[in-house]
Amino acid sequence: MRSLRTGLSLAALLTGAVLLVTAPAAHAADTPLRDLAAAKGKVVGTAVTGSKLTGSYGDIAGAQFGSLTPGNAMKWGTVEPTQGSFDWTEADQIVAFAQAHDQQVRGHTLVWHNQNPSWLTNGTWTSAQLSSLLQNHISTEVGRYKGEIAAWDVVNEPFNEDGTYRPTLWYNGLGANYIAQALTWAHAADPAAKLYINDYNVEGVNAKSTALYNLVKSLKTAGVPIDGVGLQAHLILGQVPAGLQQNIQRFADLGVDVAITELDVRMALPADSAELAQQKADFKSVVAACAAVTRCVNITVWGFTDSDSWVPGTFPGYGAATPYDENYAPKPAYYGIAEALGGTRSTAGCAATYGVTSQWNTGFTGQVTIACTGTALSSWNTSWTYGAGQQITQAWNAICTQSGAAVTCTNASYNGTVPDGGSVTFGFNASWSGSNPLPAVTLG
Ligand code: 9MR
Repeated sequence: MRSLRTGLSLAALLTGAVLLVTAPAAHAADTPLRDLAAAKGKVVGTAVTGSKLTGSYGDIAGAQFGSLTPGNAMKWGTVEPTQGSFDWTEADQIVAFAQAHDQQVRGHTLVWHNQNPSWLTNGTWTSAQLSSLLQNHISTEVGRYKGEIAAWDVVNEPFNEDGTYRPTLWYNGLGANYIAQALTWAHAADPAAKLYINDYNVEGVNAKSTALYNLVKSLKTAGVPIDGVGLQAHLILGQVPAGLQQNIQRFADLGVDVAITELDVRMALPADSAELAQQKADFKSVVAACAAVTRCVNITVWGFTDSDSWVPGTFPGYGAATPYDENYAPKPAYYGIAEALGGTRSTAGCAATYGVTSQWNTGFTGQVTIACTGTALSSWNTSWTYGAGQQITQAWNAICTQSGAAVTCTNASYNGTVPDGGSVTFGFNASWSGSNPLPAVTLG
């Protein structure tokens, strides 16, 4: 069955600021997020891109998360680009990966105003035709994955900011009842799947979330199969709504589950350490709000790595919105999620941290620090791969060799020992042109 290290900023270059990257190896010993969540009766998930589920991306997706949401693979425009001609390739791939890693799948999304095929959006349809098209779409897709999807975002983003219905293809053609119908059809196709309505800017108590609340209440009263509400949570740094937990609770009190379905926290680039610390606090408070409400069942991040995030493409100049950097190193936000789920950072281990201490038009000076806590080293070996043709010209306090893009640096005769609680630093000069992305360092 069925993918920030951008070059140094001008500001950093002018100020000589140090940018640091901690090696992913530093987090190997920490309890995976999915296990921390499970211990609290929650599921922590991520949106994924099917084609990237190999290598480090696949390793992290499989090890850290208990559910996967296809970022785009299950949208109508992806699965039926030409009427009657289906492409389930990426959706199947994600479902198979999830099954192989004992993960849930959150199906996303059946009824939306975006990412629909052009044959659908450009067509002229009577209400009856539109209704039939929608029913067929839902029956076909939900039916195909019957028994394999834990929850479906059946209806996505039905509301305007003021709480009125968004004038979409569906609303304009079928009236507000399209929502109840879609839920009913989805339930018929897979009675076991939990059915959600999902929207953004509904995290706090406001006009939009109150409209959603009122809708869910009326659907429940009418006996329509509605199991949950998805709060997307595409947030801006430092702007977690104050009423988040209260809002989650009011939905839960209606007798439905709640999920944080698309969590990310964007900021202006380049990110500095204070912003990354704020981001950690933001992730932590969102996860804590969910953890505090029994019926808040799932917290899904919308891409786990900054290399696989929608933010830079949609908000130019913004990014760094996810818990891992572009080199798959966990950011402070990762530890914010972990801490909110009761995790404590592993204290024993050694980590290598790469930094650029100064940079000029053709060259730069870098350093790597190897630090240990709770353990010690008697020799060390670090390696990394340059992504933009950088070339080391000189090193000190280490023996460095470079072959192509691959760099290996081992201890000098006098500094192989890294004591518990201590560190060793070596330096180098290198050339660069075009860009100088920071590599991920492996400590061997
Ligand atoms: O992450 C998705 C991105 O790759 C697409 O280009 C974009 C198109 O609108 O959709 C993104 O996902 C959206 C999700 O399906 C619904 N909520 C908002 C998400 C971010 O745009």
